[in-house]
Amino acid sequence: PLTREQLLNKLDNALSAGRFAHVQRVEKVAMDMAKRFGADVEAASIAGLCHDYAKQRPDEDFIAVIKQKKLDPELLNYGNAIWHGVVGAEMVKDELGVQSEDILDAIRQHTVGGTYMTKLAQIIYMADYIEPARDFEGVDRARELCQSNLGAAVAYQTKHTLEYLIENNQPVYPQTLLTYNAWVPQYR
Ligand code: DGI
Ligand code: FE
Ligand code: FE
Ligand code: FE
Repeated sequence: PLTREQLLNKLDNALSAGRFAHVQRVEKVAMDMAKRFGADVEAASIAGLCHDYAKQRPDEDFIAVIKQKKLDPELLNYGNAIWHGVVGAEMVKDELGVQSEDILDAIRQHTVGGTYMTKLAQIIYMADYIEPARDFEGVDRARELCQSNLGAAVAYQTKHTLEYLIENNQPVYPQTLLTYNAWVPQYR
């Protein structure tokens, strides 16, 4: 496995300065949440740093991985927004040497969530949404929920993402809808 310094170096090379700063903010928020909710702090650190590793890759890299690894061909109907997590986790595994399936699943699920999410996956999903530079209507409510009720926070984000996608005539990746159905009962 890479040292922390080697990992930061690879991320710095793969990402713009702004996105490199974002993943470091997500790392910090995720480590705080892991302490609060009793998850593995080291795993939260690595998943937070690596979650957007593939965000700036060209489409053809994702298409090649989808075909080589025989991932769900339905993925080909979407784009970078979905691919950088679901397919990007494969690049994190192969190029950064991250072997933990718990960490890789958290990266896979960080944009679209999951019907079943580990505590770590819930934390990465939320840390990405509430990191200190995020500024949108409702982010303060999301931050409050991340202090008190992690499941309700996951439901809150999924509901607001779905609303946003529909409002803007964007296609909804089926897992996003399944995530909404699975988690919305926890938001009351
Ligand atoms: O990579 P980040 O910008 O840090 O954050 P992210 O990975 O959570 O990406 C959020 C973007 O993904 C946001 O612009 C909405 C988009 N997104 C989330 N769910 C879906 C989606 N886009 C489509 N088309 N369909 C989805 O279901
Ligand atoms: Fe992302
Ligand atoms: Fe997100
Ligand atoms: Fe992110």
